[in-house]
Amino acid sequence: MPRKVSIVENIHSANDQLAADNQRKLDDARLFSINIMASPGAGKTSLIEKTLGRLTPNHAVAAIDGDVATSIDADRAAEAGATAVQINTGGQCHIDAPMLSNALGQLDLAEFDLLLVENVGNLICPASFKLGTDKNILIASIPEGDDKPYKYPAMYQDVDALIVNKIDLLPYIDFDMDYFQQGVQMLNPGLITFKVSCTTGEGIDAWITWLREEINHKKSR
Ligand SMILES: Nc1nc2c(ncn2[C@@H]2O[C@H](COP(=O)(O)OP(=O)(O)OP(=O)(O)O)[C@@H](O)[C@H]2O)c(=O)[nH]1
Ligand SMILES: [Mg+2]
Repeated sequence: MPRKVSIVENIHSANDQLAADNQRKLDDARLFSINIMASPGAGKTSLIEKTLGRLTPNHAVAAIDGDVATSIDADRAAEAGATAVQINTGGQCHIDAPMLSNALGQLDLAEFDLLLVENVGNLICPASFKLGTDKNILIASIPEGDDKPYKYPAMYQDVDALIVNKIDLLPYIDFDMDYFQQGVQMLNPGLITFKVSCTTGEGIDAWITWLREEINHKKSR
């Protein structure tokens, strides 16, 4: 009888242990943190820029950007006012907990009020790897199409909030918002949802209000 090695299980349990360690460090620093996931080009860095524009200089914000290559996104976050760290995954389609742990080691966590983690643009891999952040956020954008909850259910099932970005494009794209929202409701009933445009700024107020509440809640814990 051949022996079986459960590689996937082992990878996930090693990842989960480090995710718990990351969570402890972030809790000790009372630093509210979010893991932003989305397909490539949905507007993750744009949302980070918009958020930084609203929260700095009153809040100290750190951004950790995950990409296969380049420091383009960390440069954008730094330009917008964050203390930024770039993770290059070298081909891996998601950030994992060990990568985040390394990046956290480059920051003095007690200095910050908010940590924004931008995951690699992908609607499949990031859903499987816990990082240890307080909240998992998904950005869906109008040009991706209204069928994405149905086709990528795992990503929609486990997130704590949903941002529907690029609503300024609704007049030009065949996107059935009711069909999209039915799919979301089926997978994640009652999911808190913000409809925004990072280009026009529409809807950003509600997102910032929610973020401020979460930051204050974590600080007062
Ligand atoms: N029309 C419109 N364009 C947007 C909006 N938000 C972002 N974009 C554009 O979408 C493109 C991608 O935006 P990014 O913020 O770089 O997307 P991303 O998700 O960070 O991309 P990756 O990190 O490469 O996965 C850019 O050209 C943005 O200007 C929006 O609300 N409306
Ligand atoms: Mg980006």
